[in-house]
Amino acid sequence: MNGTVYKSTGSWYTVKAEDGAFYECRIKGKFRTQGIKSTNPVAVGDHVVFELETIGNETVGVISAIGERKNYIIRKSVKLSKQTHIIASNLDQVFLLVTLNNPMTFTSFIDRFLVTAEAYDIPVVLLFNKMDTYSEEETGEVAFLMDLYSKIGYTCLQIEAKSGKNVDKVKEMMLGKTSMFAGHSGVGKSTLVNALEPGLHLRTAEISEQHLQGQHTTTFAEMYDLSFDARIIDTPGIKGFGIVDMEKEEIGDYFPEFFELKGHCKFNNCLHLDEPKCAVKEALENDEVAWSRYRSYVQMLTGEEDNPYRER
Ligand SMILES: Nc1nc2c(ncn2[C@@H]2O[C@H](COP(=O)(O)OP(=O)(O)OP(=O)(O)O)[C@@H](O)[C@H]2O)c(=O)[nH]1
Ligand SMILES: [Mg+2]
Ligand SMILES: [Zn+2]
Repeated sequence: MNGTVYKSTGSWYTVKAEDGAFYECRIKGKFRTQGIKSTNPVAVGDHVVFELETIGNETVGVISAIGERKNYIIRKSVKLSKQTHIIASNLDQVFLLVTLNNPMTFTSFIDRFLVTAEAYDIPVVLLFNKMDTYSEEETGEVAFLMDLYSKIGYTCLQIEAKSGKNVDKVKEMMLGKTSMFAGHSGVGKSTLVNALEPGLHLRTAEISEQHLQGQHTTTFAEMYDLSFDARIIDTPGIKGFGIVDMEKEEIGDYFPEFFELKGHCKFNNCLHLDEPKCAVKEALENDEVAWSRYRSYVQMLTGEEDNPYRER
């Protein structure tokens, strides 16, 4: 039978078959893993082939093959830094939820996420959530970031998942597509799913008062079929976002505004660091490229301690 993985807990996979029924499946034997060294060979969104096996009076599915992934979002495993974890695959788009407070989202995190998505051409929409909680200064900061990222080509929207403000606009963008919600723990991903589909009653939790961070309430990625012809994957909060298996020369190409300027750099293999007549550096000096974006780029290229860039 053919199906799509809706949930993965590590050893069990919930698969929706083509006939619409859900089956609990395990993996057995060898199948192509497409050369990715990941902690999870099968991810939410994967198209799989499985057979039913009856042991006693219990029927379970056994996954024997995975279909080729159109794309995927990958991050480094928290504990095993050399291994990677596929968060979800076969996505039409990703909504990255950003909050300026409780928790705080830094631009370096946003930029790393965008690079990962750009590598697979997955469109990203930035959702600035919890607009009801911000001071005047923070609201100004949101406006600044929206201007910055929309100029580069990313759709940006201010929302309030809790009250439901602008959630209808998110819904419109989701029609007919498989989307994923991403962001730090506590930014409101599950709250937003609940606002879109109140019947789901996903678990949400207050930010920890002590650490002003989310509490990792959602522990596994899970896909839901929504009543308005859309599928959403709710994911656990991600802390850091190490980029995986990327050549140094490649990273700049995933900053769309750098990529556009690249042809004007003196050297066609310009890394936009100390090379003479670099169009990106010139644009930076003229405030046509944002310093925060350039800083993120240099961090990714040189590999900051907490998020090491991995040499192949
Ligand atoms: N004031 C306000 N609170 C919000 C908003 N959206 C979400 N919250 C609150 O933020 C807290 C965290 O929300 P969750 O939906 O659990 O966050 P999450 O992103 O799913 O977190 P993890 O599952 O841990 O990754 C909850 O207390 C929500 O009620 C909003 O727009 N305004
Ligand atoms: Mg959640
Ligand atoms: Zn350059």
